Amino acid sequence: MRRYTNTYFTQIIMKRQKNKWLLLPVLFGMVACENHGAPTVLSEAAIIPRPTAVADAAGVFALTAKTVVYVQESSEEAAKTGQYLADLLAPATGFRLSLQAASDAPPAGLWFGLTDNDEELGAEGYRLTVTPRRVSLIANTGEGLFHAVQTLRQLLPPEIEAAFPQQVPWLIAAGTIMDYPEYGYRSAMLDVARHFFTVDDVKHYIDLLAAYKMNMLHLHLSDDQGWRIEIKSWPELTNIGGQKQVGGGSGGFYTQEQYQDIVSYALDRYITVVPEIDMPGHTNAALASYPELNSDGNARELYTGIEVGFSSLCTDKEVTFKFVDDVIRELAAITPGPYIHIGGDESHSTKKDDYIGFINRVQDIVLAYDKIMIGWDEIVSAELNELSVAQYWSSAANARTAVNKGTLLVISPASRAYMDMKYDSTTALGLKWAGYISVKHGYDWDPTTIMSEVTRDNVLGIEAPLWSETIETRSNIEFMALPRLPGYAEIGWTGPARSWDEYRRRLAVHGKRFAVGGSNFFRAPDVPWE
Ligand code: TNX
Repeated sequence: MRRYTNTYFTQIIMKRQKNKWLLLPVLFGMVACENHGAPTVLSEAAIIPRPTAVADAAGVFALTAKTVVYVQESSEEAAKTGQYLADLLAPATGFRLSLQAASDAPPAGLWFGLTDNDEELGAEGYRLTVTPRRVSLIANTGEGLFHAVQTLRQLLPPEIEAAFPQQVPWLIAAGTIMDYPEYGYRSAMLDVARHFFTVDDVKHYIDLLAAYKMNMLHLHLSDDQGWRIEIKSWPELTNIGGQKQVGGGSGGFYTQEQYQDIVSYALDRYITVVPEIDMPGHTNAALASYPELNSDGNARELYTGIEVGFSSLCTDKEVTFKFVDDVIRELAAITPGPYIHIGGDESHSTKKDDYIGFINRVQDIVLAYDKIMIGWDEIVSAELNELSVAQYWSSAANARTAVNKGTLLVISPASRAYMDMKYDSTTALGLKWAGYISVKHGYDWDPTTIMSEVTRDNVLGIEAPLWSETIETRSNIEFMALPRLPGYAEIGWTGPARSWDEYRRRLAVHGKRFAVGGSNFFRAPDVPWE
């Protein structure tokens, strides 16, 4: 795994010294040619997550209706990411940029080139080189090109986020960016069980993740209040268990076709869906759908409150494992990604020994369908195989056990990374059981410093979950995720060498992007919005 080498400050100082004279003409140029909020000095661009290395050069590239997008011939990934960029730029610029295959970098225009031997970049990194005549995006993979596109997007003025043509010059500052992530697992979760969200809402959330180079989407597909994914061999799960949501309103579910539509939309953005079926607790919706899953053989009532810890699958009936096998089998068949999340949290109504036996068997089932099991940190009490991953959310003791057992961790401390926590006492939405999470508090920590026992080698990556007990609409999702999600993306991508004081100024610039893009967001008092 790639490590962060330069610290931010040495980079900046080196950059300042190296480019002191080079920069002068550019600075004068900046006064003369106002670029509507997008800086004409590359290293001053507010890129989130902050790139590994940025170097300035003189001049700007101007994107026009005549700019051609050249894509490396016979590379599907270059064509796909080139088209994605052209589509992304179309609404705000009004340009319909044409794509052309080429065998090598053209003298002028945009260039999407693939190499396979740039070791520094790894699987997700890229090089972006801007000169007054050409912008070239180079990577080993489609992922890398896709991330380069997201950086390029942030180099353009905020008006690029608009849905209708804007009359602004589309200038990009010259220079070079070399960039790759610290962690290969950079995730956000959406709870579609407490409140149901439509396929379009989920796609909108995926676009938000993609813009900040996150690469995993964890979908919390079942809980006490609702079962949200069609399982053909157990149809009542959605017929009955999908009917309601928190508050008593009608819920909903995804057919397998709709789920696959979400998965492929995510995959087109190089995002892997990690589906979660929470068990043995958090299962009231399943227990209401099938009486035989209950220890007493009686179906439960549907539940629309927000308590936790009262439900459990019956761990000593064979039918329970037939059920789990069917669910995992069907889910694995429509999930191309390597992970299945089995929940395992807050099983307060399951005896400890029963819980351990249950997780052990579920792990075998997940493995039998060629998937890797992820579970909330409680699962470390089971006998985990070397592939299984624990998601640290609250128990430091569980995180320590994971480290001792050699189990990799996804880091999601509730007190730092839960996007459903209120920002402060005035936030109308959200919960506060893990404390208030201001934008600064959400940003100013690192997976490698939360406890001394957890070191870089124990960490697979980071996730920011958004539970939806109080979240009902797309606008609610945006309000809780913006502006905290970009910070979690930066923690995962940029690594520990970052500072809040510098970040908050970059984040401030993104407020304009959110506003132009029509996203709801919290104008946090700790960010100097423009
Ligand atoms: C704890 S985090 C839960 C969820 C709730 C969340 C609300 C976790 C593994 N369990 O069931 O939705 O708190 O913040």
